[in-house]
Amino acid sequence: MKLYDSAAAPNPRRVRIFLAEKGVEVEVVQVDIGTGENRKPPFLAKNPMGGLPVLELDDGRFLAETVAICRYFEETHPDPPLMGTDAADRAWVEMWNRRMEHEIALNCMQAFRQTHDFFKGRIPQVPEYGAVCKEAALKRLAWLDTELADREFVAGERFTIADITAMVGIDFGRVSKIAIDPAQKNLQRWHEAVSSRPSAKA
Ligand SMILES: N[C@@H](CCC(=O)N[C@@H](CS)C(=O)NCC(=O)O)C(=O)O
Repeated sequence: MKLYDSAAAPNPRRVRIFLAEKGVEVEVVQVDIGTGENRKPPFLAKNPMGGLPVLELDDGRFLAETVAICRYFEETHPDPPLMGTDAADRAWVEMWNRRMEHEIALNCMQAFRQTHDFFKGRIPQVPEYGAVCKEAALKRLAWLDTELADREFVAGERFTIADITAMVGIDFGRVSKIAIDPAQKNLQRWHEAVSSRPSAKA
């Protein structure tokens, strides 16, 4: 089994943190997004979408999509559970993870992709759309601050994949000047807590 990773990119970091929380070690292969290695035929044969991370399974298949890779490790290494503990809890965590992904992380990532020179010529950029995404991300941070008023973590009293998605999205938002407002005390408290876990360094 091999994990195709890219050290500075947010989605691969989500998987690295997930694995660190589980205490799972996997062989890692770095793919250079900077030189566009992920957009060239050898890598496209593994993932036609060109995105990272990708997990090469022992049966030779290439599993892409961050949440699908996390799901694989959740099933193979159930402890500690990061994607829920019973039917209702699994659905609950999924709801929160999807919210953190669609409302926060993807807006932070699009704010970068649509405006930054790094993606010039790599993707069709619409800077105005990037600005809309940045605005949306900031609004969602204000909303998350209110949500975190009465619980420790995004999906409840236990650290889950939803915390990983939110933290990685917010951290990546910094390059687009998307940041937690000092007045957002609940969000700050949560961010300090999740950032101080050893897995955050993964
Ligand atoms: N939906 C995919 C997105 C993968 C993705 O876009 N990864 C980024 C890194 S965070 C990437 O490979 N970017 C470089 C590129 O698109 O060329 C997932 O959840 O894993």
